[in-house]
Amino acid sequence: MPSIDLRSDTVTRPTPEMRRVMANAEVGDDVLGDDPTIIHLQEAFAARLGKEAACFVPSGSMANQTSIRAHTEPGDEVIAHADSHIIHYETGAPAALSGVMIRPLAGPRGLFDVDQVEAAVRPDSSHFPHSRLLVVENTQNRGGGAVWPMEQIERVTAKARALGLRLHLDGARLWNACIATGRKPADYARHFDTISCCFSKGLGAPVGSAVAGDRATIARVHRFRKMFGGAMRQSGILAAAAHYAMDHHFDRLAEDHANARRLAQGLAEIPGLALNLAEVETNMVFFDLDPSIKMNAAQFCEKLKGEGVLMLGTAPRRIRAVLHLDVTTPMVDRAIERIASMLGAKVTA
Ligand code: TLP
Repeated sequence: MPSIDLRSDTVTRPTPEMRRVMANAEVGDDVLGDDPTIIHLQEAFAARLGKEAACFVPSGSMANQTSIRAHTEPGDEVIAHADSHIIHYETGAPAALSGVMIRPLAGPRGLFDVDQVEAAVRPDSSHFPHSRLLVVENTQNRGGGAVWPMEQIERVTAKARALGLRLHLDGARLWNACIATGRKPADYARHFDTISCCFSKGLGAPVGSAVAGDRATIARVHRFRKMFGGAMRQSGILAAAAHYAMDHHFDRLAEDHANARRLAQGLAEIPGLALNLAEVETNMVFFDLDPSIKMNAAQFCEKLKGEGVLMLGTAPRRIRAVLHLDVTTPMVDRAIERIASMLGAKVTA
């Protein structure tokens, strides 16, 4: 029996219908601006986000990095949460590709507030880097898939703008935030200059993200996409899957959220696993191993693999499980059962 893969929502495989639209996609050379399926997706994505223009890119990392590069010059400073994806998981790219410094902010669950932004912005002096850009991540991955309250986004972005900062939203999982709150992507996007969203996480497309913004900024994103090696030729084949995913797999994210809650409730019953149910807001479940479990996260995940369930350790005693299109409710129940029996054997040993 295949494993129940909860390592990430990136592991989904294209559905038969998605493969059909890919196979039938009309394509052209997108570097020459000739791919109609790419153009159509970019227009539809920009419209959904309430922005003038959009640029399709191969990955969420490239969406963030082309945006950072578009807003900054080398030597500038970017303000972001210390737990943000751009700091942890993008291989130092802000330094390597844009030559910027990052000023990390603290705060529970990957969120921060107005006073911190105000305190982080540098005075205008020949000593300091220019504070140029604020990056918000919603949902916040390492914060447990946390959703930013809209009022907090409003006050943080209003203050940042008043302080002269540009604003980027890492919305790789903005779709999940929308499902959790009932808001539309454009409700969030209006507070930001650029927004990156991913088609290949919860939405289930095999490849691709996009950045939306005003025409001039997207022209810069487009330029840096080429510079960073992300301009592709007959990529309409990918855009077709992304477009299909955006149109057909958005509403069903509610199922992933319900499955996340079900998994969390099951895990919370298992002695030795520490988990705060109130923090399960979207499709992610994070839990900690308490001292009664004589394994660290890596050992736990390795043992669990032997039981046919895959999860990822994100800290020495912290584990992440992510729900997605390829995980059904019976699979969630099976995962809970396997963990319970694995730990039952361990705890009583
Ligand atoms: N996140 C991946 C890993 O890189 C950790 C995952 O499995 O969650 N922004 C956010 C908030 C993300 O979570 C990710 C991917 C990205 C950007 C980057 O996307 P890709 O992997 O397409 O470069």
